[in-house]
Amino acid sequence: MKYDQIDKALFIKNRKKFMARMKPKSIAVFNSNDIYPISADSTMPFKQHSDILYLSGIDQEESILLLFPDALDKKYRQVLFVRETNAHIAVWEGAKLDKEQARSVSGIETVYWLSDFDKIFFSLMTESEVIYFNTNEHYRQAVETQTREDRFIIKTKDEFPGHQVAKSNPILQEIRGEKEKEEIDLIKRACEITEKGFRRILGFTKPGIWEYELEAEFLHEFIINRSKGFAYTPIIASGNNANVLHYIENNKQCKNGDLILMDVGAEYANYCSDMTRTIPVNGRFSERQRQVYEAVLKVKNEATQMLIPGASWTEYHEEVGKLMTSALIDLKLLKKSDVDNESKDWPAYKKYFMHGTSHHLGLDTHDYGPIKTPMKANMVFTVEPGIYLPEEGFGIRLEDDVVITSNGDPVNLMENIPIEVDEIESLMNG
Ligand SMILES: [Mn+2]
Repeated sequence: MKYDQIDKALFIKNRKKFMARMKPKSIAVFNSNDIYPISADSTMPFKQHSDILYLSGIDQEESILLLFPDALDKKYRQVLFVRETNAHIAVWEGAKLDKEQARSVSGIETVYWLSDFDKIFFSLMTESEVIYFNTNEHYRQAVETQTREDRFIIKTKDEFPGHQVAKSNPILQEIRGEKEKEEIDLIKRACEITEKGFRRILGFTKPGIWEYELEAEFLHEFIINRSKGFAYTPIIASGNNANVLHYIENNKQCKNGDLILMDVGAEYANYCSDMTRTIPVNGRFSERQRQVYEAVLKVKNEATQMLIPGASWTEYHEEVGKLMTSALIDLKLLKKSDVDNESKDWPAYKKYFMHGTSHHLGLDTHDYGPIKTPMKANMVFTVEPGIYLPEEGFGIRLEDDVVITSNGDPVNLMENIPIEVDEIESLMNG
């Protein structure tokens, strides 16, 4: 791991919250992600499943976490299974966690090798009546691949047909949505690394530069700051590419007079940051670009203030829609008559701002967290309005990461990342 070890107190708290919500006589099991194959003997880089990571801190393949709060023998209330390591594996793959290290990372006393799982699991299942499966119920999920978790579910249902089944996901959505202080600090650190990347490219951008050159500068800065790299596939979109919302080719040359929209965030210790900035290729906004930019910034700042405990996700998005509508009228992009006749399902502003304003942020970029119940303190959201103008050859989105606080004063974790027009222009021409 490139990152500093996380205090195990975080994982102890996380498990406590999960276990407090389990039914009597129930077991919950969490699996690592697979290492996904490419072809021949190549694989994708390993990326741990966020749930087992959240509950144990174990950032290694072929690990299993088992929680059984009512186990008769206390020793089996929290059990970790990790891949057996030995001298041969250490030489070829690098050392894996030994049992003592797994204890120190997770705060779990009972650690076994993975080869002991079947026997211990059978014995504990005979004591239990309910098994929690960790199915993926994220509102944006679209998974065709069978995961290690899926295989475990199929096998367990087959071998233990008499058990009742329960779902881990609703519990995780609830508890992962409200961040602990340690998590907010890690997200903040990811934001600080993103800031370094952004400041680096401000001094580097000029007409004729290629989008991938900017991508490379970001990555360089991220890795020398102990990030594994991008939290998600970066978007470096100059000119009209900004109007392709998920443009990730990053292979065009940046032209004098164009803007570049950059949706880029570093990860740190598996926590994500998610930033969007839009800057002028030549270091100066045109009058029109500046006008639209200021409108987006104003909507972003006003939307941020609406992130308070008790706010409703749906009403928040409707309110931001109203702010955007009046901004677009001021910019003469919408007429009052467009708004008078608008459909409730697809309001007029959506012609220029067609995506959501916010999502939860954490271990996943589009993180777990409730969106049908009121917002709570310590939830972390992005705020990312945009105005997209293909007819004018540019698109502008601005995005910061914000923590909801109990006193109603949202904390912007990206407040140090330059965003005001004057500051960006002066840094680009400094
Ligand atoms: Mn985002």
